[in-house]
Amino acid sequence: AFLVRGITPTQMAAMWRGTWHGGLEFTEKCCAPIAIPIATHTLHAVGAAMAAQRLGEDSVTVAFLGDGATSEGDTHEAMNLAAVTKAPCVFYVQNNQWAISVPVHRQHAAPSIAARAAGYGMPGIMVDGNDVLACHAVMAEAAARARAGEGPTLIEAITYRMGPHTTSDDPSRYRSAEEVEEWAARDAISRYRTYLERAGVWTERVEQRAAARSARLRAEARTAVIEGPDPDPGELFDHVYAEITPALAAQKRQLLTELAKEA
Ligand SMILES: Cc1ncc(C[n+]2csc(CCOP(=O)(O)OP(=O)(O)O)c2C)c(N)n1
Repeated sequence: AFLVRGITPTQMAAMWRGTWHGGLEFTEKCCAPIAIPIATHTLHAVGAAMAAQRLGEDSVTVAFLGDGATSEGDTHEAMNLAAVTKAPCVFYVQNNQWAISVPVHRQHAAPSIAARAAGYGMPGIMVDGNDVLACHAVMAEAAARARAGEGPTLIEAITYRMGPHTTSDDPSRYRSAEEVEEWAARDAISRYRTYLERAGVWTERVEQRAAARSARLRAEARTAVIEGPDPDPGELFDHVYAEITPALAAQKRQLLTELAKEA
């Protein structure tokens, strides 16, 4: 979603240098920064959707979350509030089977994540998350519902986390190679590529151009992360409220004084 909105891979990579906004021009591009505390953004999404509703804007807010995030209290509050207010919001749950080392069957006892939508009074749709066109179709339908004033939709996209959670994770400690192989055969990218090849859209020439562009973007992002300036630690306090409170201003002064002593 970020790429489609014109956020560059370099901006996204800035997140890993600790910039508070992940380098995003989120107001201009209508993208919120990545929320590190799992599921807090679901409530922000409902707030944004309710604001759009009150302003009479024709926009839809989409919250992307994981299967693990559905167990957080924030997600419950967000889904309930969105359904009650008929907020123009879509909850897109990327069920990739694992929340770090916790399998999805340990996350909930409901028949599915999508089934939980009924309890909130909104439609729940399960989709093959490795089928690009199916995902597009259900998202378009959910967005149309939201725009028509019919409220939120919960989409559960069934997919798989092919790699480790992070570079410090070793998935071989908790899942089998057979499971990974099985999912590799259903890989979303190769399936869509096959579709595009058969449609005559994905040709050798397109492949070469895409590979060259991808290599360039990745190199740019790496350089930007490695050579980018250190973020200002004082910024940590600046955007908690529209105007910094006296207590936060005092904490900011204290932190900067301590850091200056260490320098
Ligand atoms: C509130 C909170 N608890 C714990 C963490 C640590 N943590 C980071 S990612 C993650 C698992 C998330 O799993 P899921 O929601 O399924 O998303 P995925 O990473 O698989 O896309 C956890 C527990 C966190 N960031 N925030």
